[in-house]
Amino acid sequence: MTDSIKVPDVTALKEKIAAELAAVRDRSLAYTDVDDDLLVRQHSPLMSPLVWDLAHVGNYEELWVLREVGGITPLRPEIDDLYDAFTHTRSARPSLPLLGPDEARRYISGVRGRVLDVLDKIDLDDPDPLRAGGFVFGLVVQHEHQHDETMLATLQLSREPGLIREGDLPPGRSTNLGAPREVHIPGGIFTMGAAATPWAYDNERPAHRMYLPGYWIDRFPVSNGAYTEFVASGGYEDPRWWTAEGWQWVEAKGVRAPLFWTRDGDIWWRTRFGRPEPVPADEPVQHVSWYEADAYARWAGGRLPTEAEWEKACGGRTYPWGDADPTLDQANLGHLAARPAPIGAFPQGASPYGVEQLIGDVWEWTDSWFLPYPGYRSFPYKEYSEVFFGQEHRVLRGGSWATHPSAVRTTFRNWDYPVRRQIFSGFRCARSED
Ligand code: AVJ
Ligand code: FE
Repeated sequence: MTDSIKVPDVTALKEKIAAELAAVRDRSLAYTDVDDDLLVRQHSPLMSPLVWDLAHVGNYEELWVLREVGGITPLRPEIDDLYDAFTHTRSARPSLPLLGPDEARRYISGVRGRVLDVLDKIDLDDPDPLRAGGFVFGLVVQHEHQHDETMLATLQLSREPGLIREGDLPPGRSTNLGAPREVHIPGGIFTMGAAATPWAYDNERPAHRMYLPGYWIDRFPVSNGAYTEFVASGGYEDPRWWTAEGWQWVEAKGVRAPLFWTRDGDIWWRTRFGRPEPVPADEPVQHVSWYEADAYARWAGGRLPTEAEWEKACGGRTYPWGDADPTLDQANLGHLAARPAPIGAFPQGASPYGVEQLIGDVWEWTDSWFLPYPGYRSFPYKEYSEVFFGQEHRVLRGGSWATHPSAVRTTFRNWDYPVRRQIFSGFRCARSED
């Protein structure tokens, strides 16, 4: 993002950006096309009211595209404070004088109209790093998709039906997965992180060479069936598997299963967007905290992969299968169905090492804290990544079924507190060479 990369076809890039902007806005409007009451209520102290997310994405777009790049005077400076994620905690947001649903929709559409004018006039070859290659548009499109995924997590917590989608996912191969269950990645140097591309965040940069000793990594994410064995074997009652903090959390909260699971005799049920259903054994487990993922891995005789191990297993390109956009037989992304696909559903999405389902289905917890790469420089602002660095958040990789394809890649880093499990989180295991 430092040197100017000439855009080969400016018109095509502008069209692509306009299409991405339209698609993400359709998505946000679909998720908020619900009763006003559902929009303004707080469904969990962990989450904002949906109407906050809606106006916040427009406000973010106004700040970055209209004010920073377009030099346009603030449309409604008095609301900035309401939608600054650092001024008010999520739990305090419902009591703020937020824009109502209709007002929020009017505001964000007013912003968007001006954004399209800026896009029309902008020089995408300008060396200014916000403009070069359309960085600022990648920033706002990905930001809105991230909030859309957050909205889905809020809706799942609300237990309201709706937004359940039943798109066809490819079948799994649970009885016919073949060998191996884990894949060996030989020791050696690989390049971690993203090169200067307009779509990558500051925390993915700079790309750097890194040596990793050989290791083993699971070919698939851990399934509900496998996780149920951990539960049945008394995994939640045995402190041997848990870190001190994890055990404290289990004891204090009385946690005995993933979030949204309930037991009926010997059968586990889950509630998915308000609907109870038996837990499908062949899907990747989701709604587990880092503590649960870490405990399971220890119980299973392994550990969580570091984020470097996870990324190396992808094979060094934008996606495990190459640099082309995902197809329906490669990954479960973009809310096709409101669930992860069964284990083994995406042989076409395998990495060159033969590791499958790295992208989509469930975010995968890694053993790593969210820390800067060597030579990290904050861009364009410290509050996206830098203020979250430290031994507080664990990194998740790969995106979930709820993540849009344009908001994830093999270098993309997500992060959250180790107790969080309202996100669409699962994991796979790894182990060191003997
Ligand atoms: C990257 C998902 C951790 O939603 O908290 C949204 C992204 N940053 N608005 C979040 C983000 C500013 C962030 N995560
Ligand atoms: Fe945000």
